[in-house]
Amino acid sequence: MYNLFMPATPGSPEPGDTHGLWADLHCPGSTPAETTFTVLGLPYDGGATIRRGARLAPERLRRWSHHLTPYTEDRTPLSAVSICDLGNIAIHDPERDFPLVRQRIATLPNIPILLGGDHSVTIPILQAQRLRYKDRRFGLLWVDAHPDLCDSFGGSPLSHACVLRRGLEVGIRQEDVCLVGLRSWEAQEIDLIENGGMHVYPMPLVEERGIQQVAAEVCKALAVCDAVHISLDIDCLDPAYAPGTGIPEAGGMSARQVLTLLKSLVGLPLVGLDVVEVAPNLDPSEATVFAALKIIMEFIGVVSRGIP
Ligand SMILES: [Mn+2]
Repeated sequence: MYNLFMPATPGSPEPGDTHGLWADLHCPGSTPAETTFTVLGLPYDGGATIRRGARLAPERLRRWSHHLTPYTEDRTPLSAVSICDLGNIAIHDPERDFPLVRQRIATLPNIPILLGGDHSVTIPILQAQRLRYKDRRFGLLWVDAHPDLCDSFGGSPLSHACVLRRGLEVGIRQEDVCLVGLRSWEAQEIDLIENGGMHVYPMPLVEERGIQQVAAEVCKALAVCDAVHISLDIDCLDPAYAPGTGIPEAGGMSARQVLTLLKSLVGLPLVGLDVVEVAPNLDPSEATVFAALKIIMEFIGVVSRGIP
């Protein structure tokens, strides 16, 4: 058995850092059983076809998490929650390593926050979450420019364009999936999108109805679920907000729209978040990394507000 975990990246502060790892929410030496969230990095981008770099995201996200404060933007203190950052799981060969990722996440006792990686890392994440809630009704909020419903892409069923299709195969019901922000389609995805029974909110519809209305509809659709996972591809954002991603797709969501959507989810049984496709090498300003961090912290805030 080779060592699954890379040496713990979770870091010691550097000169100039204003806070500890994850805005001081990470408790050094803690275990997942003692904390609200487990952070795991999945630094793999072999599921992307071009413009790689998402493997670099976990390190950059952690680095700049030292400059966040433990409050939401609405000044909710995050002192009631805590994080155990377990470091990264090294992925070299998805066929061999994805099952190990699935195993690791499936046994977590708290709420995982997964740092991609390209979107293919969400394949074992969805499998694991499905296992954790196998006897319950499992819902999925998919925020992405793309539905990732291809059966196979570039010759691979484990491509970042096949993620949701693989999720449906492990028993996620189409009526329990909400997709928000879509604006690009492959031919093999159209039938499922139009006739599959998923709740589909392409970007033009988001503009037409307004994000608050869409968020209300998403909440209503997912309220029947016992557990809700969020998979957020940073390319849901317009490239103006997040240029550092493999396939920037113009006409996307604003950072404000994404935050409004997330903050509307208070009360839903949120059980996990993955943030994928952040490619720090493609955005020298690192605004994309900071956008991802803002999303992660507001997710933490939403969960925190749901804790009595
Ligand atoms: Mn995607």
